[in-house]
Amino acid sequence: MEQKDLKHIVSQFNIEGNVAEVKPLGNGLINTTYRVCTEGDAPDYVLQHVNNAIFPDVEMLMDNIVAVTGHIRRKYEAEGVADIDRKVLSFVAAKDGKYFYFDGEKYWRIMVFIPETVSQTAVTPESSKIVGETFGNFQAMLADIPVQLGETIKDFHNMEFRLQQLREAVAENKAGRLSEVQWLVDELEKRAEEMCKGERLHREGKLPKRICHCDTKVDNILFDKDANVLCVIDLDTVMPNFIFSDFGDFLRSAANTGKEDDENLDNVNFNMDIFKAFTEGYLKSARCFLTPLEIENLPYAATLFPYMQTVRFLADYINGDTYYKTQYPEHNLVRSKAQFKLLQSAEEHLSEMKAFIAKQLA
Ligand code: GN1
Ligand code: MG
Repeated sequence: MEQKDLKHIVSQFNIEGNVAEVKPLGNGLINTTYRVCTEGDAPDYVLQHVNNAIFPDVEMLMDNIVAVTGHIRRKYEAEGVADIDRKVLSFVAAKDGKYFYFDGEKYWRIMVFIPETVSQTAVTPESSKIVGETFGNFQAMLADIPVQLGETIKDFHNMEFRLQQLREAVAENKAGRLSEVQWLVDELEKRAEEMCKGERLHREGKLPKRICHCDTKVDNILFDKDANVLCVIDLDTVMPNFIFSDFGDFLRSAANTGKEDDENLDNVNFNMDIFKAFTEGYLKSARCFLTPLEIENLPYAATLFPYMQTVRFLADYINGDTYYKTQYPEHNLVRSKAQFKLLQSAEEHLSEMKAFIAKQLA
């Protein structure tokens, strides 16, 4: 998009200062993000085009986010936490008071840019422990939010629904890619019943939904220069879900010794040092509200998310790449294979995970 158009969009919001430049930022697979650089002492901002094809109800989404960031901010204020502006995002209202602007085609929003942060794609056991504690805290802080949050993507982490999407993709075989991936579909089907355990337990009234982040990747956390966690970002998917979402999805990226789309599967393994550190931190802050059944199923959660992501990437590949941005034609297939390798490696460590958790609780 052109500078003058981007600047026009920015001018719809109540920001401080004059805009010098708007430039691309980050590498999300869903939304498009820019940094708004201002002149002089005014803060910089982050401008985002919210992908309305994926998030159909932007108003509900922004209501969720404003409720969540406001709730966290008030808790930090009450606790006298230092440097709050670096520990929770603040969104800026548009001239009409709404927290988004619709330009007739696209939905936009703006938040204050937090300077001097570091993003990481790989994490150490030390930082994972802190991150575990951070996500446990995030869930704990939101346990008493006084409003009912909406589901910004319906059935987002519903395993039964994701399998149904894969099965529909397989039945339609729109891009003619099925025969080459049938082996992987079979591998996924073998595990289908076990992997849908969460939904079954929920129907039986044994497993609650709580407010979760639902996209707990390392790159959705801002660190300061000394590798301390500042805050959790990318709040579009904050919604009620099983706590497995945050636990399992974080490990899916952080405990992967390779890349999410690694072509060399030998690079991809489940890193138990990261699992142990993260779990220790998570249990420290979340143990107070977790039920025994939730704790017992944390190792299941560590396998569920590589499984779910394999199902999602593979369904998109079979459909001809309509959901995730891809850089080359086989990209979604490469991603699927890498996530499947991660799943297999996590499965090999299940008993070690269980033993570690038992020891933590003893
Ligand atoms: C998407 O846009 P990004 O990278 O934060 C996706 C996640 C996937 C992830 C895989 C709304 O997140 O669920 O786990 O890609 N978000 C949505 O990289 O589908
Ligand atoms: Mg993201």
